[in-house]
Amino acid sequence: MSATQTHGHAADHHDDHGPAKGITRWLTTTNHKDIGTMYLVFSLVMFLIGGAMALVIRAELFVPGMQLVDPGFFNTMTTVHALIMVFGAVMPATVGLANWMIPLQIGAPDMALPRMNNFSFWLLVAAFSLLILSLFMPGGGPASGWTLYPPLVLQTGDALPLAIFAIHLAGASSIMGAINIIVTIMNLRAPGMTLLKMPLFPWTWLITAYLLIAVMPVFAGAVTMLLTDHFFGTTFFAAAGGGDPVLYQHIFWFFGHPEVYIMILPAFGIVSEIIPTFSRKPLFGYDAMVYATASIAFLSFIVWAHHMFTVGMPLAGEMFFMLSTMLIAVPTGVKVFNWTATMWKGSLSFETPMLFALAFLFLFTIGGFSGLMMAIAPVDFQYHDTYFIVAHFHYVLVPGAVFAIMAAVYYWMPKWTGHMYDTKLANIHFWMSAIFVNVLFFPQHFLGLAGMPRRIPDYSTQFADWNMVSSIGAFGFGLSQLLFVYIIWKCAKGGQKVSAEVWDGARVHGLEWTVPSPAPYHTFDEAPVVK
Ligand code: CU1
Repeated sequence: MSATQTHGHAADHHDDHGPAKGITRWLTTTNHKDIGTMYLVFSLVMFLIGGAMALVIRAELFVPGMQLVDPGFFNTMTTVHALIMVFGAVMPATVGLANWMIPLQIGAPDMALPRMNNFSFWLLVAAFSLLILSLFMPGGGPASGWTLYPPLVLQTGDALPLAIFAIHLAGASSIMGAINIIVTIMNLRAPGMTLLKMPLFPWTWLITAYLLIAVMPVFAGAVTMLLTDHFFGTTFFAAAGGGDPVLYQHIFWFFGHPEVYIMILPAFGIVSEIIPTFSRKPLFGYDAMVYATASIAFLSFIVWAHHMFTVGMPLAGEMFFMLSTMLIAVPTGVKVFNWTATMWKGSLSFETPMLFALAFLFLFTIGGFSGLMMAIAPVDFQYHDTYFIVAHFHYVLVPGAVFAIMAAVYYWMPKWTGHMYDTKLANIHFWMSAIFVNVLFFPQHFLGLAGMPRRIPDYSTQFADWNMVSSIGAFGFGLSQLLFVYIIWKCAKGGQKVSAEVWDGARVHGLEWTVPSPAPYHTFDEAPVVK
């Protein structure tokens, strides 16, 4: 028992100030590495649950006709698949990476607000437990699409208030996570680590954190208005009472478009660190990358109505949103150019993280180009609500955001565990994912252009062939991810030891460096007392 003991009950469960064990450790941890690990594991579990829902969708769509689920449940699957993947899988994965890597990369001992960090994580677990429970409410789960447009969403039964409460909790969790990242980067950088010396991953996350704080409350406001329209007789979105359902769409997409960048900017940061390492060259145009990221973030606030070209906006509005959207191609083009220029005349090698980063570069760009096509307002009248849109945003999010997250896991997992993973299996995981993701999503462009609407459980027979191909791709992609789980599990358990540096290329560009943080303490009560 140490002399610094200030509370009597601690002796009941501990003889010393050693770390808490078992479940108590994980419930009470304030250590950024523990919390980072929990976020990543949570995100992987959500990725598998959301993926299983996607497979229900693709199984129903394997052939025309209704054979597996009833239409209401199908709609619930499309809705909850999206909510889980966006808020439960992609966002928490990048928050987990931020927790692990930002303190190490800027030379901070931990996140600035460690207890709030713990609270953010466990709030997220509560949020998604509620969202998944909402599937079992009378009348079924939310079935309006993840955008929750009124008046359709108001047909949802008891699941609606539960899902909205889950969204509020997840939003609060995200905002706290964002505040923590901003405060950490602003206050805890090591001496000499000026902002423009930070690696790109902390940089992109800093900008993402501001986006989060700006738009999560807007989404919270939108769903709160749904709630009062439903339960308290307001008519924000009801024409009968003088409201307007299109108002909801404006508010939702003022949040929803920046949300896309909340998912993709950290991915840009990851790729901006991996490509230099495996090119053995410094990142080309570091400052331009930072300014391009900030420009994209700014533009993301003034383009939202490109999701609503068909609602009947004034022509000037259509023109403004068309042109501002196309403007985003400029800073994004700067990034693609800089990644390519980084590789130019580099000494390239193709370890698994680099393979995922390169697939990101090619396939995200396909999603970017289809986005540019949809930005053209008159043409979007054809694409709107078709599978072309589904193909577009899945290219941005799966071989885009998800591949970047996988690249990050393969890049940093040796640092986290001290072990190298099974590189042979990891390469098999890469090639299976890269092939099947295209089999899954590329044909959806054809389906959309041929006129197949999104969010329907059945379709006419001329769409049969490409739907079957897409579903085969989906099952191939889904099964490949079990290999990912196995590789991670095996690496966490043991394997060939690696040095702290891991990748020799990281030394060359000087922007992917880490410092060891001090030995962690794990619980609220066991923090060492500083005299
Ligand atoms: Cu958008």
